Amino acid sequence: MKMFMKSLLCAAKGITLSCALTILVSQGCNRSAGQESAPPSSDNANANHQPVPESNGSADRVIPLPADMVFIKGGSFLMGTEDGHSYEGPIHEVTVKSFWIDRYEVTVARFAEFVQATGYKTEAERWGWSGVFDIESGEWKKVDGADWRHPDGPDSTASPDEPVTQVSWNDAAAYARWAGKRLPTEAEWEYAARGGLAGKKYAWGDEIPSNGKRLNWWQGVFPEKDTGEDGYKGRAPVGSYPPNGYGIHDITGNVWEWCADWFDEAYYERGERTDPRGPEQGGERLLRGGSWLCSDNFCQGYRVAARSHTPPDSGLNNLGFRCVRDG
Ligand SMILES: [Ca+2]
Repeated sequence: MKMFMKSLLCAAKGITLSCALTILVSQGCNRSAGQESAPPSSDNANANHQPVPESNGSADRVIPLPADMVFIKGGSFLMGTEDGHSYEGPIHEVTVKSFWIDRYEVTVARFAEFVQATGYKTEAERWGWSGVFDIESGEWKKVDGADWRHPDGPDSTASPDEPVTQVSWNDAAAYARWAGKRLPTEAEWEYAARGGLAGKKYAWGDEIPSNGKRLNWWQGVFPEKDTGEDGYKGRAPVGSYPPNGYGIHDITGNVWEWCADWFDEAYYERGERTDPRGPEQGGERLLRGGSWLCSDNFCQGYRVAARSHTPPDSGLNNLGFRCVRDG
């Protein structure tokens, strides 16, 4: 049965078509790590993806280079925390290979390109309902007609530049395959989120600025009142807040992000230390990064070591994703 979990009270996709068509040509897709760019849209995405012949002179192949992605050079880091939930530790050294990660969470506009190209129906659309957090009652509700186009219910309309939500793990994985990408492993996600900083609580350091304008989160006492001091009550357009040290926007806050791994609360104690890919099997998938529903008094899911989890067919209006590809 499709489920969404109360534990996700605070818990909880661009690509360009030309780059998604993997094995064809191109060079204009490349951007160097740390380079700033405008949030992705269908228009600027296409402008960044002019096919260019492969450098070895082969005229019939195209090399897809990532656009709106950040190159993360592989390395080792201390993953986890001993200052959070028991399943967020122990701190352990992990090594990951180089990879590319989306600079922004996948937007409604990009997901629409996928749907237009493939006719894909999300799980929420097939089920006819999805999970919506009701601000008035402070509770999660099963809402008929909630889906990625109508994330807060049938009368709502998703903005093209906001992160797509109401997408299940299966939906996200389907998008990633279409885009020639994949979902990040939990280890890749945390390595990227830390932005080159060692042992810090947040993606930028150890303190949240007094005005809160470092990420999109819930300010005030959850679930009574969100003051919106950070500029947004609810989802924010991608790229509304400063990037971390690797040039990645909204890696924490805004919406939770699906990771590839199954969740196992004891995995850190026995898992692989080189390019860990999570348990072989499980009932729930990992979520990272926290969302606009995360507050200081409740889940603090925007800590870089914070972990959450939910069944892979869950859809929520604070749960989205971003993609990676091998470096
Ligand atoms: Ca907010």
